[in-house]
Amino acid sequence: MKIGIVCYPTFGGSGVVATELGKALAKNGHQVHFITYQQPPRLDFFNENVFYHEVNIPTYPLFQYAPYESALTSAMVNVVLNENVDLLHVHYAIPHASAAYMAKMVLKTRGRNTPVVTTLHGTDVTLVGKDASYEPVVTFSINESDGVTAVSENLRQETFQHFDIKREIEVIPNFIDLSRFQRQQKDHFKMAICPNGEKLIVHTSNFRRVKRIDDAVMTFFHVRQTMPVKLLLVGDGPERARIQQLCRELGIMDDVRFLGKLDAVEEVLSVADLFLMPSENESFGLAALEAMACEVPVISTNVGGLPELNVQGVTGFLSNLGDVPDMVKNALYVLGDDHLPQFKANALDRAKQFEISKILPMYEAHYERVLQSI
Ligand code: GMT
Repeated sequence: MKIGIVCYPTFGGSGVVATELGKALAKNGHQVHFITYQQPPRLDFFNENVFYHEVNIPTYPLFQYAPYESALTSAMVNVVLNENVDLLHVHYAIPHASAAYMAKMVLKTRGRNTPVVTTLHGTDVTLVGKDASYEPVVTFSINESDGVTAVSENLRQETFQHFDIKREIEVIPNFIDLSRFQRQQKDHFKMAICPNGEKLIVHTSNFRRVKRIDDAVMTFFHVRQTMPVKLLLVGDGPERARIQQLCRELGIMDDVRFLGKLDAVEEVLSVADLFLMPSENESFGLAALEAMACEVPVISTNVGGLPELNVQGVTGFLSNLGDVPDMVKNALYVLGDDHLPQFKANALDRAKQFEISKILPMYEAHYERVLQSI
């Protein structure tokens, strides 16, 4: 198949899922055309089946906001026509699904019938998409897609709850490449961060409010009162300055490091003992799956799709939103030397159920069905 993939070129989340999916499809012999406004960070290798098309967004003094959706639509049309693409797969509904619908309509006028698959990732439904400013277009473009997938059963249900959806949505969970995300020997790194044998707690995110990084810091703060621990915060975003200030006020800066955006997050996860994900909402929690693949147990909230990934008392624990005392209690339990090895082994076992080799055929079958249905 020749597949056009549209996504945000982000360091985590939907951008990573789209890029890793495209890479896996290419390795399986499909031709994959990425259409984005910037090279996705994980598209850092050569494969004869992978192509990258940058969306050009010309500006003009009249535009207060450059018309990205029109530029993206035109890019999709051009790539389909020039490269004979069979199907467009857009990740994150806003504005990719409506741009793809428009591209499909334009292509029809040029004699091409190009189906569109939309993958819903989370905030495109639960936060941004249901806002009245976007809802009518999101509802329309989901209904008009030829195939729709959601990354968890919870997100599927939320989509039906928030939008008037008249079509089926298939759950295809996120996945992990265990050949990349595996615990590596990084003893020198661990020694540098935890010179006195402290346990290492890690949080990675895009530092948005929805991640509730205050709760991660407060959990760390209270665990630190009972056992020697260090905290690594990976990623960057609007909350970073506020969280740094919180750490200063708590007087814990000596034990906390902000690492910013990292390409090789698996190297940090390789030395971690516990991962914190106290999010307000999380349709899947890909960052937690990456941690589990590196044998790191997870303390998370029980929101969204997280219970479909993190197993209570097995791969870690789940707490109610904002229940920091419960997260502290659970973190201390998991980090105890009697329990930690078993939790680490369980985390890896669970991650294996999301191995990319198990999930890729689900996308391929979905594409086949969509192509046969048009
Ligand atoms: O986590 C984010 O805020 C980014 C967002 C995205 O669209 O990139 O992530 C969403 O998609 C990920 C990949 O499917 C999921 O693992 C995240 O749980 C989801 N985030 C939320 O639902 C908040």
